[in-house]
Amino acid sequence: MTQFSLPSLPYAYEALEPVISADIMRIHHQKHHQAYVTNLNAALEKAAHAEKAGDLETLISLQPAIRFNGGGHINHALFWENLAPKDQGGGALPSGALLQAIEKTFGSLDAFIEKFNNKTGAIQGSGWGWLCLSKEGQPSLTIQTCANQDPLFATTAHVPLLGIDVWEHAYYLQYKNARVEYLKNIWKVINWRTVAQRYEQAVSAEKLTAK
Ligand code: MN3
Repeated sequence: MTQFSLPSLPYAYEALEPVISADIMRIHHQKHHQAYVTNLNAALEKAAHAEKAGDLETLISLQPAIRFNGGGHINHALFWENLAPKDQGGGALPSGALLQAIEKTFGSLDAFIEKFNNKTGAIQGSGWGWLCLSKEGQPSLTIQTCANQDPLFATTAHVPLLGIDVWEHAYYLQYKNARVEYLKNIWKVINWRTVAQRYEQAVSAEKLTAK
């Protein structure tokens, strides 16, 4: 049976300071993300037993836990990789095909960020904001929000390119209730190189499917 494990961060816990404190990063990674992984593995183990026993009721009752914790694992794994400290390229502006697509879709990078922050800041309760590639018709960029830990693919036909976690655990220790401030600052540690790689992969995958 597959066991999922906590990926290590590609930078130190304090590396994103002062934008995101070491305290937040440590707890977010070691406690929150670890809990999603632990609970996902526990649910999958129960599901494997239930499947063997032909126990459909138990299998069905485990689906919400698999979706929530599995989504949490997928989302956080993407999130850590689309952040970076300044000396690893964090905050360095996008260029090339990705920038062109952003400008074509949103007018400018600044206009995109404003729209993203408005939509993501308005999420009621816990959730995520995503820049993604829509797989409907011609591949195009869109901003989507998801509640709780719903992974993007489970609700919409989109490929995630850049995700920002707006659960309170992602900012509250440092920013208190000021989600808007957190969203304003986080762009200083966005790893646009990762976003561009995801964009290029998603576009070429779409082109292959279209043939
Ligand atoms: Mn989180």
